[in-house]
Amino acid sequence: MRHSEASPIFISYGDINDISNFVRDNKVIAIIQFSQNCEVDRQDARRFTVGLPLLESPDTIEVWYADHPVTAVREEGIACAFTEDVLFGHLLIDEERFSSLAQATYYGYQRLQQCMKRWGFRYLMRLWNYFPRINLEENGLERYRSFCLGRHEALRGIDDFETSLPAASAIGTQATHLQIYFLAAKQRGIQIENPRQVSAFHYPKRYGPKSPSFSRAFLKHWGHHRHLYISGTASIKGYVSRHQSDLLMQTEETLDNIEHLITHANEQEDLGISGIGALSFFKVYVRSLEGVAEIKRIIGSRVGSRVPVLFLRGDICRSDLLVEIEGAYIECRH
Ligand code: 3EB
Repeated sequence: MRHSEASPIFISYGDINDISNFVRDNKVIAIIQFSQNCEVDRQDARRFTVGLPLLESPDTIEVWYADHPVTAVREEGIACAFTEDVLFGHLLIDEERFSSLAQATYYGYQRLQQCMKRWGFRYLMRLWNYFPRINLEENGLERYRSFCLGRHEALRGIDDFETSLPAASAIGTQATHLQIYFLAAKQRGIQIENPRQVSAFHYPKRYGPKSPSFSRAFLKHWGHHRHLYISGTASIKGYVSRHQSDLLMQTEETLDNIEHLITHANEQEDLGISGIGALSFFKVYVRSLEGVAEIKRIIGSRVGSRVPVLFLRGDICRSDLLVEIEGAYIECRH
Protein backbone atom coordinates (compact mmCIF):
# COMPACT_ATOMS: atom_id res chain seq x y z
CA MET A 1 0.00 0.00 0.00
CA ARG A 2 1.37 3.38 -0.92
CA HIS A 3 0.95 6.28 1.45
CA SER A 4 2.57 8.90 -0.72
CA GLU A 5 0.29 11.44 -2.38
CA ALA A 6 2.41 11.90 -5.46
CA SER A 7 2.73 9.60 -8.43
CA PRO A 8 5.86 7.41 -8.02
CA ILE A 9 7.03 8.42 -11.47
CA PHE A 10 6.10 11.04 -14.03
CA ILE A 11 7.48 12.49 -17.23
CA SER A 12 8.40 16.00 -18.27
CA TYR A 13 10.29 17.67 -21.09
CA GLY A 14 13.11 20.14 -20.70
CA ASP A 15 15.89 21.85 -22.57
CA ILE A 16 19.45 20.58 -22.87
CA ASN A 17 20.68 23.95 -21.63
CA ASP A 18 19.06 23.28 -18.24
CA ILE A 19 20.51 19.80 -17.88
CA SER A 20 22.65 20.61 -14.84
CA ASN A 21 19.51 21.42 -12.83
CA PHE A 22 18.05 18.01 -13.64
CA VAL A 23 21.33 16.23 -12.92
CA ARG A 24 21.51 17.88 -9.48
CA ASP A 25 17.96 16.85 -8.55
CA ASN A 26 18.05 13.53 -6.67
CA LYS A 27 14.39 12.83 -7.50
CA VAL A 28 15.19 12.69 -11.20
CA ILE A 29 15.22 9.01 -12.22
CA ALA A 30 16.10 9.32 -15.93
CA ILE A 31 17.48 11.99 -18.25
CA ILE A 32 17.19 11.10 -21.91
CA GLN A 33 18.81 12.93 -24.80
CA PHE A 34 18.18 12.20 -28.48
CA SER A 35 20.85 12.10 -31.16
CA GLN A 36 22.15 10.23 -34.20
CA ASN A 37 23.93 7.66 -32.05
CA CYS A 38 23.16 6.05 -28.71
CA GLU A 39 25.35 6.74 -25.71
CA VAL A 40 25.64 6.05 -21.99
CA ASP A 41 26.97 8.33 -19.29
CA ARG A 42 29.59 6.38 -17.32
CA GLN A 43 29.35 8.79 -14.35
CA ASP A 44 25.59 9.09 -13.99
CA ALA A 45 23.51 5.90 -14.35
CA ARG A 46 20.34 7.96 -14.88
CA ARG A 47 21.61 9.52 -18.10
CA PHE A 48 21.69 8.17 -21.65
CA THR A 49 21.19 9.19 -25.25
CA VAL A 50 18.66 7.45 -27.51
CA GLY A 51 20.06 6.85 -31.00
CA LEU A 52 17.18 8.57 -32.82
CA PRO A 53 17.42 12.20 -33.91
CA LEU A 54 14.68 14.70 -33.10
CA LEU A 55 13.12 16.29 -36.17
CA GLU A 56 12.27 19.55 -34.47
CA SER A 57 13.23 21.21 -31.18
CA PRO A 58 16.55 19.29 -31.25
CA ASP A 59 17.46 20.58 -27.77
CA THR A 60 14.57 18.76 -26.09
CA ILE A 61 15.39 16.27 -23.34
CA GLU A 62 13.05 13.85 -21.65
CA VAL A 63 13.16 13.85 -17.87
CA TRP A 64 11.45 11.26 -15.67
CA TYR A 65 10.87 12.20 -12.04
CA ALA A 66 10.25 10.02 -9.01
CA ASP A 67 8.47 11.11 -5.83
CA HIS A 68 11.44 10.11 -3.64
CA PRO A 69 15.23 10.32 -3.89
CA VAL A 70 16.59 7.83 -6.39
CA THR A 71 19.34 5.22 -6.02
CA ALA A 72 21.32 4.88 -9.24
CA VAL A 73 23.88 2.15 -9.97
CA ARG A 74 25.69 0.76 -12.97
CA GLU A 75 26.69 -2.91 -12.82
CA GLU A 76 28.03 -5.15 -15.58
CA GLY A 77 26.80 -2.99 -18.40
CA ILE A 78 23.33 -2.21 -17.09
CA ALA A 79 22.25 1.07 -15.53
CA CYS A 80 19.48 1.02 -12.93
CA ALA A 81 17.82 3.89 -11.09
CA PHE A 82 15.09 3.08 -8.58
CA THR A 83 12.95 4.06 -5.62
CA GLU A 84 10.78 1.86 -3.37
CA ASP A 85 8.18 1.61 -6.14
CA VAL A 86 9.71 1.81 -9.55
CA LEU A 87 12.87 0.87 -11.43
CA PHE A 88 14.16 2.54 -14.57
CA GLY A 89 16.83 0.52 -16.43
CA HIS A 90 18.97 1.04 -19.49
CA LEU A 91 21.43 -1.09 -21.44
CA LEU A 92 23.46 -0.92 -24.63
CA ILE A 93 24.52 -4.16 -26.26
CA ASP A 94 27.32 -4.61 -28.75
CA GLU A 95 26.00 -7.10 -31.30
CA GLU A 96 29.54 -7.93 -32.41
CA ARG A 97 29.85 -10.07 -29.29
CA PHE A 98 27.00 -12.34 -30.45
CA SER A 99 26.36 -14.58 -33.42
CA SER A 100 22.97 -13.01 -34.22
CA LEU A 101 20.62 -10.22 -33.19
CA ALA A 102 18.42 -12.93 -31.62
CA GLN A 103 21.33 -13.95 -29.36
CA ALA A 104 22.16 -10.35 -28.46
CA THR A 105 18.51 -9.67 -27.65
CA TYR A 106 18.22 -12.85 -25.59
CA TYR A 107 21.29 -11.81 -23.59
CA GLY A 108 19.93 -8.28 -23.06
CA TYR A 109 16.58 -9.52 -21.81
CA GLN A 110 18.22 -12.07 -19.49
CA ARG A 111 20.47 -9.34 -18.16
CA LEU A 112 17.63 -6.92 -17.49
CA GLN A 113 15.58 -9.61 -15.75
CA GLN A 114 18.57 -10.40 -13.49
CA CYS A 115 18.81 -6.75 -12.62
CA MET A 116 15.09 -6.57 -11.80
CA LYS A 117 15.39 -9.62 -9.57
CA ARG A 118 18.47 -8.20 -7.83
CA TRP A 119 16.58 -5.05 -6.77
CA GLY A 120 13.24 -6.75 -6.10
CA PHE A 121 11.19 -5.62 -9.12
CA ARG A 122 9.22 -8.52 -10.59
CA TYR A 123 7.06 -6.89 -13.22
CA LEU A 124 7.99 -5.27 -16.50
CA MET A 125 5.63 -2.42 -17.40
CA ARG A 126 7.15 -0.76 -20.44
CA LEU A 127 10.11 -1.40 -22.77
CA TRP A 128 11.76 0.59 -25.54
CA ASN A 129 13.88 -1.33 -28.07
CA TYR A 130 16.07 0.49 -30.60
CA PHE A 131 18.51 -1.16 -33.01
CA PRO A 132 20.03 -0.60 -36.46
CA ARG A 133 19.02 -2.11 -39.85
CA ILE A 134 15.64 -3.33 -38.55
CA ASN A 135 14.27 -4.33 -41.98
CA LEU A 136 17.47 -5.89 -43.29
CA GLU A 137 17.63 -9.62 -43.85
CA GLU A 138 20.41 -11.45 -42.01
CA ASN A 139 20.96 -15.22 -42.23
CA GLY A 140 17.62 -15.55 -44.02
CA LEU A 141 15.60 -13.67 -41.40
CA GLU A 142 14.60 -10.02 -41.21
CA ARG A 143 16.38 -8.46 -38.24
CA TYR A 144 13.12 -7.39 -36.56
CA ARG A 145 12.01 -11.02 -36.64
CA SER A 146 15.36 -12.12 -35.24
CA PHE A 147 14.89 -9.61 -32.42
CA CYS A 148 11.40 -11.06 -31.76
CA LEU A 149 12.89 -14.56 -31.59
CA GLY A 150 15.45 -13.60 -28.94
CA ARG A 151 12.92 -11.60 -26.92
CA HIS A 152 10.39 -14.43 -26.99
CA GLU A 153 12.97 -16.95 -25.86
CA ALA A 154 13.97 -14.71 -22.93
CA LEU A 155 10.45 -13.75 -21.81
CA ARG A 156 8.48 -16.96 -22.32
CA GLY A 157 9.53 -18.16 -18.86
CA ILE A 158 7.77 -15.32 -17.01
CA ASP A 159 4.63 -16.22 -15.07
CA ASP A 160 1.43 -15.98 -17.08
CA PHE A 161 3.25 -15.12 -20.30
CA GLU A 162 0.72 -13.61 -22.77
CA THR A 163 -1.44 -12.21 -19.99
CA SER A 164 1.21 -10.14 -18.26
CA LEU A 165 3.20 -8.80 -21.19
CA PRO A 166 4.59 -5.25 -20.97
CA ALA A 167 3.90 -2.47 -23.44
CA ALA A 168 6.75 -1.84 -25.89
CA SER A 169 8.16 -0.05 -28.88
CA ALA A 170 10.68 -1.51 -31.34
CA ILE A 171 12.21 0.98 -33.76
CA GLY A 172 15.04 0.93 -36.29
CA THR A 173 17.95 3.32 -35.79
CA GLN A 174 21.11 4.33 -37.58
CA ALA A 175 23.03 3.81 -34.35
CA THR A 176 25.77 1.35 -33.44
CA HIS A 177 24.19 -0.71 -30.65
CA LEU A 178 21.07 -2.53 -29.55
CA GLN A 179 19.59 -0.19 -26.98
CA ILE A 180 16.94 -1.21 -24.46
CA TYR A 181 15.40 0.79 -21.66
CA PHE A 182 12.52 -0.15 -19.42
CA LEU A 183 10.26 0.53 -16.46
CA ALA A 184 9.55 -2.16 -13.87
CA ALA A 185 7.44 -2.39 -10.72
CA LYS A 186 7.17 -4.57 -7.63
CA GLN A 187 3.45 -5.09 -7.93
CA ARG A 188 1.60 -6.49 -10.89
CA GLY A 189 -0.20 -4.36 -13.48
CA ILE A 190 -2.83 -5.10 -16.12
CA GLN A 191 -2.20 -5.96 -19.76
CA ILE A 192 -4.59 -4.26 -22.20
CA GLU A 193 -5.23 -5.41 -25.78
CA ASN A 194 -6.97 -3.59 -28.62
CA PRO A 195 -10.09 -5.22 -30.14
CA ARG A 196 -9.32 -3.41 -33.42
CA GLN A 197 -5.99 -5.25 -33.70
CA VAL A 198 -5.02 -8.90 -33.36
CA SER A 199 -2.78 -9.21 -30.31
CA ALA A 200 0.81 -9.07 -31.53
CA PHE A 201 1.59 -12.31 -29.67
CA HIS A 202 -1.05 -13.98 -31.87
CA TYR A 203 0.18 -12.65 -35.22
CA PRO A 204 0.24 -15.43 -37.84
CA LYS A 205 3.51 -17.25 -38.59
CA ARG A 206 4.08 -15.36 -41.81
CA TYR A 207 5.15 -12.36 -39.70
CA GLY A 208 8.01 -14.34 -38.20
CA PRO A 209 8.88 -17.64 -36.49
CA LYS A 210 8.08 -16.23 -33.04
CA SER A 211 5.43 -13.57 -32.63
CA PRO A 212 6.25 -10.22 -30.97
CA SER A 213 6.03 -10.40 -27.15
CA PHE A 214 4.28 -7.19 -26.15
CA SER A 215 0.86 -5.92 -25.10
CA ARG A 216 -0.97 -3.03 -26.77
CA ALA A 217 -0.90 -1.15 -23.48
CA PHE A 218 -0.04 -1.70 -19.84
CA LEU A 219 -2.06 -0.26 -16.98
CA LYS A 220 -0.66 0.35 -13.51
CA HIS A 221 -2.54 1.66 -10.50
CA TRP A 222 -0.47 3.59 -7.98
CA GLY A 223 -2.90 4.35 -5.18
CA HIS A 224 -5.28 6.85 -6.77
CA HIS A 225 -3.01 7.44 -9.73
CA ARG A 226 -3.38 5.46 -12.91
CA HIS A 227 -0.73 5.10 -15.60
CA LEU A 228 -1.55 3.72 -19.03
CA TYR A 229 1.54 3.03 -21.12
CA ILE A 230 0.55 2.74 -24.79
CA SER A 231 2.79 0.66 -27.05
CA GLY A 232 4.13 1.83 -30.37
CA THR A 233 1.03 1.75 -32.60
CA ALA A 234 0.94 1.63 -36.38
CA SER A 235 -1.46 1.41 -39.29
CA ILE A 236 -2.38 -2.21 -38.65
CA LYS A 237 -5.98 -3.43 -38.57
CA GLY A 238 -6.43 -7.04 -37.55
CA TYR A 239 -2.91 -8.10 -38.35
CA VAL A 240 -2.50 -6.52 -41.80
CA SER A 241 -0.77 -3.26 -42.67
CA ARG A 242 -3.15 -0.72 -44.18
CA HIS A 243 -2.66 2.22 -46.59
CA GLN A 244 0.62 1.14 -48.20
CA SER A 245 2.77 4.15 -49.06
CA ASP A 246 0.12 6.61 -47.84
CA LEU A 247 1.67 8.41 -44.90
CA LEU A 248 -1.34 10.56 -44.10
CA MET A 249 -3.82 7.69 -44.09
CA GLN A 250 -1.40 5.62 -42.01
CA THR A 251 -1.26 8.45 -39.48
CA GLU A 252 -5.07 8.66 -39.30
CA GLU A 253 -5.39 4.87 -38.98
CA THR A 254 -2.77 4.83 -36.21
CA LEU A 255 -4.62 7.54 -34.26
CA ASP A 256 -7.86 5.58 -34.78
CA ASN A 257 -6.13 2.57 -33.23
CA ILE A 258 -4.97 4.58 -30.23
CA GLU A 259 -8.41 6.14 -29.73
CA HIS A 260 -10.01 2.72 -29.91
CA LEU A 261 -7.53 1.36 -27.39
CA ILE A 262 -8.31 4.17 -24.94
CA THR A 263 -12.07 3.64 -25.32
CA HIS A 264 -11.58 -0.06 -24.70
CA ALA A 265 -9.31 0.53 -21.67
CA ASN A 266 -11.87 2.98 -20.27
CA GLU A 267 -14.62 0.37 -20.59
CA GLN A 268 -12.59 -2.53 -19.30
CA GLU A 269 -10.96 -0.77 -16.35
CA ASP A 270 -13.26 2.21 -15.71
CA LEU A 271 -10.50 4.75 -16.35
CA GLY A 272 -12.40 7.78 -17.60
CA ILE A 273 -9.61 9.00 -19.88
CA SER A 274 -11.33 11.70 -21.91
CA GLY A 275 -9.42 10.98 -25.14
CA ILE A 276 -6.08 11.25 -26.88
CA GLY A 277 -5.94 14.94 -25.93
CA ALA A 278 -5.58 13.89 -22.27
CA LEU A 279 -2.37 11.92 -22.76
CA SER A 280 0.92 13.03 -21.17
CA PHE A 281 3.07 12.74 -24.27
CA PHE A 282 3.29 11.31 -27.76
CA LYS A 283 6.30 10.06 -29.66
CA VAL A 284 5.97 9.92 -33.42
CA TYR A 285 8.52 7.82 -35.29
CA VAL A 286 8.77 8.54 -39.02
CA ARG A 287 10.68 6.62 -41.65
CA SER A 288 11.24 9.64 -43.87
CA LEU A 289 11.31 13.39 -43.42
CA GLU A 290 8.94 13.76 -46.31
CA GLY A 291 5.41 14.66 -45.23
CA VAL A 292 6.29 15.48 -41.63
CA ALA A 293 4.57 18.87 -41.85
CA GLU A 294 1.31 17.16 -42.87
CA ILE A 295 1.53 14.58 -40.08
CA LYS A 296 2.12 17.41 -37.64
CA ARG A 297 -1.04 19.11 -38.87
CA ILE A 298 -3.11 15.90 -38.54
CA ILE A 299 -1.83 15.21 -35.05
CA GLY A 300 -2.32 18.82 -34.03
CA SER A 301 -5.93 18.80 -35.16
CA ARG A 302 -6.77 15.45 -33.55
CA VAL A 303 -4.74 15.74 -30.35
CA GLY A 304 -4.78 19.47 -29.67
CA SER A 305 -1.90 21.60 -28.50
CA ARG A 306 -1.77 20.59 -24.82
CA VAL A 307 0.13 17.31 -25.29
CA PRO A 308 3.90 17.35 -25.87
CA VAL A 309 4.72 15.55 -29.13
CA LEU A 310 8.24 14.43 -30.04
CA PHE A 311 9.01 13.67 -33.67
CA LEU A 312 11.86 11.20 -34.20
CA ARG A 313 13.47 9.79 -37.34
CA GLY A 314 13.24 6.01 -37.07
CA ASP A 315 12.39 2.92 -39.10
CA ILE A 316 9.22 0.95 -38.47
CA CYS A 317 9.41 -2.83 -37.98
CA ARG A 318 7.39 -3.69 -41.11
CA SER A 319 8.87 -2.28 -44.28
CA ASP A 320 5.44 -1.19 -45.55
CA LEU A 321 4.83 1.03 -42.53
CA LEU A 322 5.89 4.68 -42.56
CA VAL A 323 4.87 5.92 -39.13
CA GLU A 324 4.42 4.65 -35.58
CA ILE A 325 3.05 6.51 -32.56
CA GLU A 326 3.31 5.78 -28.83
CA GLY A 327 2.08 7.62 -25.79
CA ALA A 328 1.10 7.38 -22.16
CA TYR A 329 -1.49 8.61 -19.72
CA ILE A 330 0.35 9.39 -16.52
CA GLU A 331 -1.84 10.73 -13.76
CA CYS A 332 0.15 12.75 -11.27
CA ARG A 333 -0.18 15.42 -8.66
CA HIS A 334 2.97 17.27 -7.69
C1 3EB B 1 2.75 -3.60 -34.52
O1 3EB B 1 1.70 -3.23 -34.02
C2 3EB B 1 3.71 -2.53 -34.93
O2 3EB B 1 7.93 -5.60 -31.33
O3 3EB B 1 8.01 -4.46 -29.48
C3 3EB B 1 4.83 -1.83 -32.21
C4 3EB B 1 5.18 -1.81 -30.87
C5 3EB B 1 5.40 -2.75 -33.06
C6 3EB B 1 6.10 -2.73 -30.36
C7 3EB B 1 7.61 -4.64 -30.64
C8 3EB B 1 6.32 -3.66 -32.54
C9 3EB B 1 6.66 -3.66 -31.20
O4 3EB B 1 3.02 -4.79 -34.73
C10 3EB B 1 5.09 -2.78 -34.51
